[in-house]
Amino acid sequence: AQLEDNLKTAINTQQLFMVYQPRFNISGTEILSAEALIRWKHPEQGFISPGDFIPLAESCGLIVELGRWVLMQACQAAQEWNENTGQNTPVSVNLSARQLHDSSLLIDIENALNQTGLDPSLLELEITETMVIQDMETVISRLEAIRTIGVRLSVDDFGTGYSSLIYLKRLPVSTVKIDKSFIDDVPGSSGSENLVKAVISMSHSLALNVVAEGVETEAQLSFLTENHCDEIQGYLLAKPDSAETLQRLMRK
Ligand code: G
Ligand code: G
Ligand code: NA
Ligand code: MN
Repeated sequence: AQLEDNLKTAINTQQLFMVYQPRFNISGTEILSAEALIRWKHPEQGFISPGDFIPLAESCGLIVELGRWVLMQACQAAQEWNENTGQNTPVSVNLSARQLHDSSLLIDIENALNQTGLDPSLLELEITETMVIQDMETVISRLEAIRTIGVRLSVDDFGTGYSSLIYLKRLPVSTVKIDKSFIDDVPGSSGSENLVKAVISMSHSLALNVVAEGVETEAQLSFLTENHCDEIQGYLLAKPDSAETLQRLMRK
């Protein structure tokens, strides 16, 4: 309950902020989009990881309000960097399970787009397969409504859930992000190598774009290039940073 009270205070006192991590083409020469990631700097405790407080916000219900704030921040940032650079670089936002199961999601998205003026095609929402298992039909129709207004969807952390072709085929997504845990093991582990290759060819057979997450080494990049991965994200190319820093990178 301590952390919950702290989180409520954090929302109201600007202890929360967003950072952005770019996604690059496979050659690493071009920024194709950027993922919004939340950060919390507590005045006494210092940085608290979203890996710790997002699940908490999820269980106490604060996530819906927090998620609304994140959507607004991310759309605002993308609108600004595109106005300033003259480019059309989309932003992607991580959704949590509770947001996906909340009937206000579409309205929250429309509000964020309307208030910031961001074109819907420049917003992407990241979901995971495990989020859609419960109440699948409702969630799929909600996702289809989101897709209909022009917002894109991607499957995050792919490989850690059911990773089934059926899910990929039924979800109105355009991108698959291969989880970092598999990228960590390539090249080298034949199990992970085969999984990564299979996900890439399975995704391509459904005309989906494939992103490798957590790319840290040149060897990983070579493996992904040889196996026709489309995009890469990871510390090798860029860490998450402020919107201002990202904008400077985009101009280069
Ligand atoms: O940025 P970092 O690697 O510390 O993120 C840890 C976890 O928190 C990841 O699973 C990431 O998807 C999640 N996360 C980061 N920012 C957000 C956010 O704005 N909303 C949601 N729902 N999850 C986030
Ligand atoms: O669950 P999700 O895939 O959204 O988590 C993404 C998180 O992974 C980001 O918050 C980011 O901080 C982290 N991340 C991104 N690239 C790298 C990387 O190359 N190495 C490590 N260790 N973490 C990364
Ligand atoms: Na993500
Ligand atoms: Mn991920």
